[in-house]
Amino acid sequence: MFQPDTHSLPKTSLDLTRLSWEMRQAGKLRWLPASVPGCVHTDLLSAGEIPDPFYGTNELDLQWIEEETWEYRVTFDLPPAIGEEENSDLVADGLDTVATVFLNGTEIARTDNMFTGYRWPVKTFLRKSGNVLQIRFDSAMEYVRSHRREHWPRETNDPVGGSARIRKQQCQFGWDWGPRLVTAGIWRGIRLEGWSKNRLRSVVVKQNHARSGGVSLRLTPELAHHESATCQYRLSFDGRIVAEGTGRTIDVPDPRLWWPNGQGDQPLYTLEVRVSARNGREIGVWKRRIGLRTVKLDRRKDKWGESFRFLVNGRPMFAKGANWIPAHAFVANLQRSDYERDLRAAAEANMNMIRVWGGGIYESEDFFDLCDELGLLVWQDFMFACSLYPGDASFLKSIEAEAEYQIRRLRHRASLALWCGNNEIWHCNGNELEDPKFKRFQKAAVRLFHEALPAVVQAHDPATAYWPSSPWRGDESRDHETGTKRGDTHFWDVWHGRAPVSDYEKWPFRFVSEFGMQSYSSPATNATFCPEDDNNIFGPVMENHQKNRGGNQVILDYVSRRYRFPKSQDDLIYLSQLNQAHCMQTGVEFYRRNRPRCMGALYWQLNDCWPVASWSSIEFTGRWRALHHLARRFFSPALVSAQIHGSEGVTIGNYRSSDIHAVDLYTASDLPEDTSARLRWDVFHVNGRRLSGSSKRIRLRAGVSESWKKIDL
Ligand code: BMA
Repeated sequence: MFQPDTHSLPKTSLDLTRLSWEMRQAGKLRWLPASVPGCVHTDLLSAGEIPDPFYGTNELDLQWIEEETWEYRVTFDLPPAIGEEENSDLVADGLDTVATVFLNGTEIARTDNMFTGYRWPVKTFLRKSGNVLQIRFDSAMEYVRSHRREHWPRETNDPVGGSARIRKQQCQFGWDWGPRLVTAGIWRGIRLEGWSKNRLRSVVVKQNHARSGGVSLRLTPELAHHESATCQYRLSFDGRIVAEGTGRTIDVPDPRLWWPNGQGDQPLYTLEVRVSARNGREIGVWKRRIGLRTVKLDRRKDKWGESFRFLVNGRPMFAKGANWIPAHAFVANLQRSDYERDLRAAAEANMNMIRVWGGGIYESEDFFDLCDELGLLVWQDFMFACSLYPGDASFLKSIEAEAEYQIRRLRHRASLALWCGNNEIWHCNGNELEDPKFKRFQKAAVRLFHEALPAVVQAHDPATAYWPSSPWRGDESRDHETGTKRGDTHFWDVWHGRAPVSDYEKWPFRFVSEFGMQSYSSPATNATFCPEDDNNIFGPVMENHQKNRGGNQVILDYVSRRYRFPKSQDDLIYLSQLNQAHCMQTGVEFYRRNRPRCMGALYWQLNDCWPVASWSSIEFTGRWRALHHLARRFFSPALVSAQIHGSEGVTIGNYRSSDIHAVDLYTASDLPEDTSARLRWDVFHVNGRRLSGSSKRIRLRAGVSESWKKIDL
């Protein structure tokens, strides 16, 4: 069992989250107890001031919260050790979002970006005892209405209109699987730090992997002020020190490589670097867990166009996984166990990659600890999704600071595989944007995703690849044909386009980073929000927990194509889950059969942020939908799948035996080594009678998909 990162605080610091905070609605007299980290909604809920926002249609009655101003405050004494230092900084890891910070009555800062950390020198405002820190959160909706108005020609996929003007978790404004609950509050750590002369910001760890198998680490400390410094390092594994010394280069003895789930183990080393000035004065200590590995996005010319595949330690890996949305509508203060439930389930379903989707948040340390431990590579979007974004100088400056902050925070992670500019913002380059007013947004998108973000990645994490958008093809082409040649693809013909499920088998895409099918949550999960009397999928309560307009019709459509009429709502729910599982199985098995042309299948979506009808394979309560059970099989390291000829364009429930004329049997192996196996097949009549069958010994070649036997029927 690995010890998770301790994220140790500097020696001279005061963790303000450990103190008793209070909150109130501005203008109201009464202060309520508050949680920090936390948010307004959860504080009001604990104080009994509002009902459960997920229950019934309560969400709709709680919209007033987003229009109000909220205040948080705490009182503290200055620890003498901090007072003795030359500098005292107030450090906030996450303020959500339009905050004004007051210390002992003096305004010290204003913020408008939830995704970046802040540090303010506050020594002159501090007293020995009875300091009052107060943070006011103004309405994010009001900010959206009053900022950058002149820039906005049209909203695209933006539920409230203009939510992209603010750097705040976008799906909080409502999404096609999420409620509109616009939070405010101190959502990550906050503390006072004391330091003198200089401060250690971070350490860059560059890994060198030699052909011989040797691994060395190159350390570069980053200091607040330039000065020459020495590094003392200690590298341990499993509680034992494996390398210790002074200098900038560590030769790792007997390096044990970190692998994604299914490819090998996930050994994690603890690296502690003590940085001192020439005269011996300690500047700071940086301690993190790292994994020894290389991850490359390998794009090279091949017979189909250009590859899009991840190489881990030089070995090509078929990416198997799902898209991740925020784990809760209220993300502040989620615990390791909240993440562990779903990430462990992902690993149990043989996934090796999770895509952190760009409409949510940059995930917590706990999330990345678990991905490191479980061997889940992370495709990390920057937080931009489905919208037009401003390009003014102050916005750019804010996102550059945000990107730098997040890259510094996450670049050492074993699991980090890719920085991706955004989710689905390629429309900014599309030809349909003839309107001259759009030119400004096109320019902004080019500056953001093709200039600013890649430059920040290059400067602070050159070892990790950058990809401008998901999907992206290296240019502005959007058609399926191009997706079979290069880049990554979101395939939504099935579901949004209502195309037959067999259309998954039409396009051998290079890498499919989204495709999905909705189902209903189980009756047990629905019971957590739906009173017995309202238990009707077309009733107001259930409909409020179906956020995709027309979603119910689409589910019914696909269920009716495949099954007989369900006799009860519970049966419908059950069939909706079987259908969802069948759809993802069809897609994934096809994509895996097409290895090495196709090298990734990440379905939409792994998890839910509240109890809802959605594309997820794990319900909000943690119950696995049928899809998750099946994912474990269709993502298994050695897969047998059948391509059924004659099923093209035929609704599966309506097969006549004459439609199907042949079956091809395939194996797909993601195993790291060749192995021998027995392939066995049986063909049954729908009435259960066995028609034929046989078996043969085969060699399962590592990382190879192949076809074995054509069975004519
Ligand atoms: C995708 C995502 C999300 C959305 C999902 C389902 O394209 O990027 O924006 O929730 O479709 O519609």
